[in-house]
Amino acid sequence: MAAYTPLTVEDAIEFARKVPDFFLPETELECEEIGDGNLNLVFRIRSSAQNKSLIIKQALPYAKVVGESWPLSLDRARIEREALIIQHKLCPDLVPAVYGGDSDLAVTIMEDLSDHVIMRRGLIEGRTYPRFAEHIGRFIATTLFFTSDLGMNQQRKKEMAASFTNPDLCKITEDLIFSDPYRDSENNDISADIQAEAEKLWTDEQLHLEVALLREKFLTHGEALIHGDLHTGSIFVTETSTKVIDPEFAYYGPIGFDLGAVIANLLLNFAAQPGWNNDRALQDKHRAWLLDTIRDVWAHFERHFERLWEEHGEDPIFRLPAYREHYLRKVLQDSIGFAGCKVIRRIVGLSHVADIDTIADDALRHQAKVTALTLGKALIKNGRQAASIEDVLTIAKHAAAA
Ligand code: SR1
Ligand code: MG
Repeated sequence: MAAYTPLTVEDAIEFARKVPDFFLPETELECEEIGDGNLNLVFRIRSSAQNKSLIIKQALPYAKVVGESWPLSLDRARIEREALIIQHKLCPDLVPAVYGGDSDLAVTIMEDLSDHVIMRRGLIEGRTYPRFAEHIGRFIATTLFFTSDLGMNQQRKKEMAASFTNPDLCKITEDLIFSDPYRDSENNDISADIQAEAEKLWTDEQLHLEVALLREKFLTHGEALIHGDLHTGSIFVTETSTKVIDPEFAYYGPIGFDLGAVIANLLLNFAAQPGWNNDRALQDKHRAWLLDTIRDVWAHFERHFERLWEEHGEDPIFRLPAYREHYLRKVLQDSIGFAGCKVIRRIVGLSHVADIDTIADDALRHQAKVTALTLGKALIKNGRQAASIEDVLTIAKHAAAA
């Protein structure tokens, strides 16, 4: 058993050489640490001669974004690796392959996706991804259906839920998404220009009731093995391909949480548009694509989920069409509420998004934050009444016009 120590570039190369049938023994390897996330080290190891590369990801025993004062369990590396393996098995075209790992060193070795770009970066540059909605809708439907009581053995599911208990990472979400933004917390990161808007969140009781209900769902509704952090920084894209990475927040939670994360991050980019595009026609065009994509993500998710339910639904009592309809309406309403919470946390909580924070113009950045907060609050307050994904589009258009 190897004692845990953070890897150096040399250690990472040594690790990479041990991956069976990957690099030739004599090939020269280059390695760089490319991690720009909040929690981990990420090394890319490459052989120019073989024109081949792989990624080694290592969890640190604390939250990198805060420092050693915020310890985090290394077991999250095992959880991430096992979730990736399950997701890759269910959606091989949408998840990178895992080549190996080491739980003592909290290391996962996986496929390099450097021919893709991080979706958040692509969206900021004004790009659109025509296959994304179909891909992510299918990813969410397939990975969640087959890990839920609807699509797998219900006793085995309980064992899976035990093995994917992820208390440290769930606590991050419980605090940063469902608590801190609604009180004066030292974790919050509030720019002076929106201090007054942020403080309104602390006293809005109607909002607090809805956030409490959503928090309760996150704490107690173990519906499926969710990704748990499905923002546009956890998704690699090209025009024709989508790859979902980073499921270290995976646990048995509510299905709407993953859909809500995708919707929220498309809406954050929507709110940011005037800051990235001077040309009003182009701005409107990109915004229209983002809203169409939200509609299509839901439509693809719903269609795939219904088809899987019809073809693979195991439990006879669940086969009732009225139950399925009820179930999917709840998922829609949860997704909208969670999307609202996820928008708000990126404006006032710890860990913002580049879509908003890197807007150069102060007034446009301020406006983007106000639009996002307006949107986030409306999503949370209207989630439980929502009848269709169209409600999200209406809320977004109102917030942009306000
Ligand atoms: C302390 S970690 C901050 C955020 O980074 C991750 O990507 C999650 O979104 C988490 O909330
Ligand atoms: Mg991550």
